[in-house]
Amino acid sequence: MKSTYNHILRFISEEKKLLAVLIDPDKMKPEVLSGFMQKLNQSIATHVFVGGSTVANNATEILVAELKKYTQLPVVLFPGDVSQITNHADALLFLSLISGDNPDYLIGKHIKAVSKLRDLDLEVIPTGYLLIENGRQTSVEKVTQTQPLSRENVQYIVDTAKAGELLGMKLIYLEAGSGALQPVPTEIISFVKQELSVPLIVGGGIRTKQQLNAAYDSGADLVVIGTAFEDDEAFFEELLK
Ligand code: 1GP
Repeated sequence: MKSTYNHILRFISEEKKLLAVLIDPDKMKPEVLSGFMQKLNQSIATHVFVGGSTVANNATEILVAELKKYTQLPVVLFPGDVSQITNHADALLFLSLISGDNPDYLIGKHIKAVSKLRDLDLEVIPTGYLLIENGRQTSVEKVTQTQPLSRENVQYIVDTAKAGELLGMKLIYLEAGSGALQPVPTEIISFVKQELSVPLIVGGGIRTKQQLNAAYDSGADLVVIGTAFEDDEAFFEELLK
């Protein structure tokens, strides 16, 4: 059933905050998956996102099929490439990197994805993806060959996010990049949120409960965390305290 987006809207209308745990198929070792998923299921997570900037062929499909055995939570693709699209997931974030000027990541890869998507029964959620400067170069920057938006130019970030919404994107994602030195500043989250009617996703560099709550308090509807769980699974329990 194609209900992941409606489910997100319903949660938000009930003033609940959402948390996606990001799993990178290249980093997740099969032998730790079961224990990891057990902790995830007992945590405050509401979604599982799967994706990475560079992932070996088929690794995503194999992982997502496995994940579905362990969890009832929606599994959403957050792909770095067309090869990461699989029917085993519940939905796909159809990401357009609107902060950059690389046509491949604005529309090119999307065109290539269509021949695959046509044959799949996957919920496709158009998502405006904005890379925000975090203090060091991230893999999104390297892979996409785009520059992140300056943290100083808040109005430009707000206008870019709003342009995404006006183009019909159903989600806006502010990304500091995986393992970012600094998460997206709360001031930016709050200004962007004030302009948007669609849900706001924030991710990259969030490693503490305080940072998570700061993102929520400033207007993030859904926060994505990957590295902090990869580095230490005790973070699942930490968030329950
Ligand atoms: C990366 O926003 C996600 O695309 C999550 O980042 O790995 O730093 O939590 P972290």
